[in-house]
Amino acid sequence: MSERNPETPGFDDLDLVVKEAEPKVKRPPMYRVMLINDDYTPMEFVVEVLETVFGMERSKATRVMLEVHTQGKGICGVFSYEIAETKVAQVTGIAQQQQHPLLCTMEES
Ligand code: TYC
Repeated sequence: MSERNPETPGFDDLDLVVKEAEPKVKRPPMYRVMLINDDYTPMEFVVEVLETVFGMERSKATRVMLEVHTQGKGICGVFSYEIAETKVAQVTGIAQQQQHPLLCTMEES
């Protein structure tokens, strides 16, 4: 039995087999950044936000905007907490500046 071999990790002199602890590490949670539909924000503005803040091509930005428009909400991307927070703040800032009610939120994915 390999547990009887004193060279084996986990063997100790008290003749006990000690299981090594599992490493207590977890991947940090990731966050979905979501756009919420409303009746007032112009479609063109939403497309521009998706291009500038999320680096989308116009074709993808248009697809995501239309998904939000028809489904009520849609995913802009999945990011670490800090990046997601920054994106939400950027979208909220630009929308407020232009006085559009566009809502951007984040949720754990
Ligand atoms: N529903 C808006 C309109 O018809 C467009 C829109 C799309 C608004 C996505 C917000 O997150 C949004 N002008």
